[in-house]
Amino acid sequence: MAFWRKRWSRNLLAVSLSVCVLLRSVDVDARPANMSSSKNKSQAGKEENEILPPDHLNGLKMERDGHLNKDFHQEVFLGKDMEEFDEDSEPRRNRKKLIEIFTKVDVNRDNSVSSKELQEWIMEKTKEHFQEAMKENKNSFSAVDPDGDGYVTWNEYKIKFLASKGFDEKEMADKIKLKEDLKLDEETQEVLESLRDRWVQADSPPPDQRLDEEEFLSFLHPEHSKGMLKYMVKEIVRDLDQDNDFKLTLSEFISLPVGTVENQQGQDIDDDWVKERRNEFEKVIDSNHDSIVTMKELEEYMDPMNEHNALNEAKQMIAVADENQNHQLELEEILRYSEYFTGSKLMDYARNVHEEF
Ligand SMILES: [Ca+2]
Ligand SMILES: [Ca+2]
Ligand SMILES: [Ca+2]
Ligand SMILES: [Ca+2]
Repeated sequence: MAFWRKRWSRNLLAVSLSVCVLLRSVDVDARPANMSSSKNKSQAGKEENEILPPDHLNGLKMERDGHLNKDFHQEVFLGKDMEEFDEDSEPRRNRKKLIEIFTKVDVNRDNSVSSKELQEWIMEKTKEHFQEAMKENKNSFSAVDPDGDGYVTWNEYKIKFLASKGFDEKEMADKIKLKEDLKLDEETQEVLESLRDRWVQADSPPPDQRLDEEEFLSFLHPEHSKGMLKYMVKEIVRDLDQDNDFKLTLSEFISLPVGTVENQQGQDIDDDWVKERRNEFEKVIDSNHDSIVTMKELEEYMDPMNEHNALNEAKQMIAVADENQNHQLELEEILRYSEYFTGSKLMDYARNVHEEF
């Protein structure tokens, strides 16, 4: 029971953070089974509520709810220019941008991209995501620190959080001041507790029960601090770990989130889920291949600034598109696999390439 309870509460958190519930604000009965796997949640979530820790973090391999980040390689290939490659943008424009990127990645100008060059590029693009998060955090912080004294207390944050969930801000503020019962539903209460734990973690020593801008950044974006990244990994392991040994077996790692399988479509998604996770577990996360993923292994896997990860990623990306098998990427290969690198297709790439050369 305790286990399901935990799982359920984490799922609730993930679900609560997703845009659907926020839009309906007080409609807390809305519990989509597996919202996190819908593709456009990151953008939507960003617009919806900037004071909540996002589930999806650009440039991180795993989301806070334990889902694999399916857009990871595109994120680390495109950096902050990701949004420019949406599906409706014009192929000719995308192609031009992709060529620009290619020339930048190819630092030694030998007309092909080596794994080393791509690794450097990935590190650079990862930093861009960090910088973007810092910029956004400025706005988020001023939203929770209206008096501008540079600090936000837990109660101040709690009021803003409740307001974002549709509660009356003034009423909540008064009740908190008078220490009255807020009469929150169980779901909101659980989300708050989880946020509170994270809050305490983000209050760097010596703790003063309030967060400054930098601490608030690590509250929203654990990837900005080693300590918070560790905490995030702990949360993920806690949610997936069924026998409480703080390690993950393959079966723990691939077990499905509560409420996923409901119909045939759900079943198909689930088959993919298992396949992808098995692959990631065996080939990447379990780095010493002893069939157990430790916290340490997961921490290393999640660390966006890990150069070894970046090199692995570079090699994987090259392997996908390396048609002439020279372990490097030529421009033509990147254009051909445009959809893989950018998420958008270049329909007439073949003709264009011939015109170009
Ligand atoms: Ca080169
Ligand atoms: Ca375990
Ligand atoms: Ca291992
Ligand atoms: Ca090649």
